[in-house]
Amino acid sequence: MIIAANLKTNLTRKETKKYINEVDAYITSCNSSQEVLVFPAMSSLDTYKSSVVVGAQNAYPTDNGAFTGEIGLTHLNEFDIKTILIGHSERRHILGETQEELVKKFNYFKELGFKIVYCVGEPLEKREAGKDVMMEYISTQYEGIDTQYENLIIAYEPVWAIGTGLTPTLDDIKDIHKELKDKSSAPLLYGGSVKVANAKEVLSIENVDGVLVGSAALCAEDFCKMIEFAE
Ligand code: G2H
Repeated sequence: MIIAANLKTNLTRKETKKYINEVDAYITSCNSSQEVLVFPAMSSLDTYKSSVVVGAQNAYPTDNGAFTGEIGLTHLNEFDIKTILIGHSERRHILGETQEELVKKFNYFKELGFKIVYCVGEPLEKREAGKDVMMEYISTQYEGIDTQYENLIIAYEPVWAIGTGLTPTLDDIKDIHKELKDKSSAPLLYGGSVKVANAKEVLSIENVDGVLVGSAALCAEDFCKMIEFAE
């Protein structure tokens, strides 16, 4: 299973260091075989522990240059970062990243052999419009993406479930994951209000290969419980 924490713009460097130390201590103590990924804030990308894969929540598809506010490959290389999150709904909907821009990022980091966690998911109005409309919308997020890429992980995150405490039913997750597996055989994570109270059930659903957790992962103890549920 793949258990991933997206810390978003939370936790200071000091807190992140403590956090990753705690997660590392847990993984080491129980000799966990799960693949654990942590996406910290950019200022903590150098927080390295061998049991945890540290990835970037975003980067610009270039080595360096005049791209104010962005981080490029040169900077990721400094910290030996080889994993990146692309297409998170907060980048699509708050930062306004288009599918075209995401495809550029995807292809750039794919060429470099990065592990890419690529996020897809529908907003509420698409879900309410019925399954066909919803799946058609999600399909547009696969446009231009090499679904056969060997280092690809897909995360299905319904936008309306992100940080809201709402989740689809277990049957809904099962149903959508089945359809998404037809599009790509890459490992498929579920994300959106995963927490200790529901992680075990979510991880037991067919075609769920792991979880991408935001707010509930900010507490290292809770995140470790979710790693334990995957065992
Ligand atoms: C979805 C998820 C992590 P949360 O964004 O990517 O966040 O668990 O807070 O809904």
